Amino acid sequence: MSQAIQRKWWKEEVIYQIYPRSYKDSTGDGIGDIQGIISKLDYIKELGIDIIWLSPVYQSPNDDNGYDISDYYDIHPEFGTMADFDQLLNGVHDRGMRLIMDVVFNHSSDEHEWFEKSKQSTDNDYRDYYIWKKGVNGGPPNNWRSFFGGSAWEYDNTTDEYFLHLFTKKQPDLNWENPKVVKEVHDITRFWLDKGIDGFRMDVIPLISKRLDFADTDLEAFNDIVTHVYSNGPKVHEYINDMCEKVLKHYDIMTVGEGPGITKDTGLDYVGHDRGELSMIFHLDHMFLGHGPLGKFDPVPYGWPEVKQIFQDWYDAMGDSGWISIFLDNHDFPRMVSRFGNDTIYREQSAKMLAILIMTMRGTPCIYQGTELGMTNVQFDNISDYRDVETHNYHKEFISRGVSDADFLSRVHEHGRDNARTPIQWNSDINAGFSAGKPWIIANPNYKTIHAQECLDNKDSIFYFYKNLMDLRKQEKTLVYGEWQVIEQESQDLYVYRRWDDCDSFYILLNHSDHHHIYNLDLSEHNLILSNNSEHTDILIPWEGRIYKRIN
Ligand code: ISL
Repeated sequence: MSQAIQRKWWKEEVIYQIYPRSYKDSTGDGIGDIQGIISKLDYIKELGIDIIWLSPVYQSPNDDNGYDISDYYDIHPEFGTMADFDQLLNGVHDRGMRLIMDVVFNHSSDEHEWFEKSKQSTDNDYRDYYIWKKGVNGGPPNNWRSFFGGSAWEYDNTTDEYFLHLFTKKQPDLNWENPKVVKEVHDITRFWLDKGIDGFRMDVIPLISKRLDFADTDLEAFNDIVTHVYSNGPKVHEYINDMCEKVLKHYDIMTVGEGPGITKDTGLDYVGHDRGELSMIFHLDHMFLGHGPLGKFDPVPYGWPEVKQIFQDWYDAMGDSGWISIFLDNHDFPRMVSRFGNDTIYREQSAKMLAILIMTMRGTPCIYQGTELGMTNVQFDNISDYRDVETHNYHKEFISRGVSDADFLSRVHEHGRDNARTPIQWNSDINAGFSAGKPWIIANPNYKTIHAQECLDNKDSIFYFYKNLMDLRKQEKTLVYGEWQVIEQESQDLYVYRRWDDCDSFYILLNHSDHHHIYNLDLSEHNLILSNNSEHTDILIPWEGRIYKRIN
C-alpha cells in the first residue's frame, strides 16, 4: 500500500445524493419530504450507502428549489419540521450511515430577513450584508451575466442602486467582505454541526470572494467568465481557512465543495491535504462538456475522449496530495445513463458499465438518487411542463434571439436540469409510487418499466450491481487508495486502466460503445471478479465492463 496517501473514512465511503423534492412524498401534496426519506432509509442502507448528501431542506421561497434560503435555521414546512429532521438524522445514524447537509453561503434568498432589511435604505445595519452598487450610464454597474441568463445585477428603486446576483434575482449574493456575514455563516455551520451532522456540501464555494474592482469582462465563453471572473477570488482561501479554523476542524466531519470554476490548476488550493481546507471537491469539468459560449443551451459536440482526458488531468493534478469526488450526474445535469451511456437498448448494460467506472476511479464515488435504478432523461413536449427556473429564464432569452420553441426544447431534452429532477420511480403505480397526489413535476412516463420494485425483485438489477460494487470497494482498499494508470489510450470505444499498490493489482476494462471489441491484454495472472456480462469470451460486448484481480 502506498505510504504517501492519507487514509480517511470519507475516502473509503460512498455518497448518495437526495434531492428531497423528488424523492418520496409521505403526505400526498406532490412534494417529496423528510418523512418520505425516512421511509426509504432501509432501502438506502440495503443499497450499501455510507453517506447521504441532502440537498437543501431549509425555509425557502423555492425560486431555485431551496438553493435560495430564507432561514438557515429552520426546515421548510413542505419538507416537514425540525423534529422530522432530527428523526431523520437519528434514523441515518442508527443504521450506521452519515448525513451531510447542503449549505448555500454565496447567496441567500431575497426573502431572507437580512435582504429585506438591507434593501430598505443605504445606511441600515444590513446594507453591507449584500453587494450594492450604483448604476453606470443608466445601466448596471458592469457587464456580468448571471448563471441563469441576463444581467447579474438587479435594479432596486428604493435606493436607486443595483444588487449583485450571480444566480436568479431572487438569490442576492452575500458580501463576505463584511465580518458580520462571516460570523453569521460560522454560527449557522456550528448550529448544524452541534446537531450531530457529519459534514457539508458547500454550494458554489469558490464564488464567495468577489473581485472588488467589479470590472467589465471581455471574456465571451460563460465557463471562462466563471473560472476567471466569478470563481477563485482573492480572498476565497482566507474565508475557507477561517471557517475551518474557527468551526469545521473542531468536528470529525467531511466537506465537499461544489466547484464551478475550480480547474485542475487550482484544485489543490482547495483540497491539498496540507491546506486544511476542504476534504474534497466536485469539480465540474466533465459536467460542463458540451456547453457552448452561451452555456448549456448553446450545445457543442463532445465525446468520450474529452471525458477521459479530464479524468487523466485531475488524477495527475491531485496525485497523493488531494482528493476529489467521482460522479457523472447530479440534480443540475442530465441523467448519466442518457448522457454517457445508451439509454435505449443498452440501458441496463451501460448503466452497469458506468457504475464500474464510478466505483473504480480514484475519488469518493457519489451516486445521484435514481441512478441506482438506471433512471433516464425525460422529454416533455411542452415547456410549461418544465419547472426549473434556469430552463424558463433561458427559454425567454433564446426565443428573443430567434431560436424556435422546438429547437429550444431539444436543447432542454439534452441538457436541462429537470432531466434529473423527475420523481424517483418506486413502482409502476400511479405517479411512479412517488406521491398519492399530483407530483410537482410529472414523472418520467417510463416509470411503468423502470422502477425500484423491479430492481429489488431482480438480483441481476442495476441496484444490486451497485451494491456488489460497493461491497467490493469496501473490501479492496486498493480500489480506493491504489495508483491509477490508463492502459488503453488510443481506442475510441474502450477505456482500460489499472489500479494497484504493493499488495494487489486490478485491471478494469470498459467498452463505452454500441460495438463489439476484441481487446488483447495478457491477464493470465488475473481472475475476472466482476462483470456486467455473464458470457466471458475474448470479445467485449457493447457496454461491457470487467474487473480483474491479480491471483496472489
Ligand atoms: O447547472 C448549472 C448551470 O447551468 C451549473 O452551472 C450550476 O448552476 C452550478 O454548478 C451551481 O450549482 C449550484 O448552485 C446553484 C443551484 O441552482 C444549483 O442547483 C446548485 O447545485 C445556485 O445555488
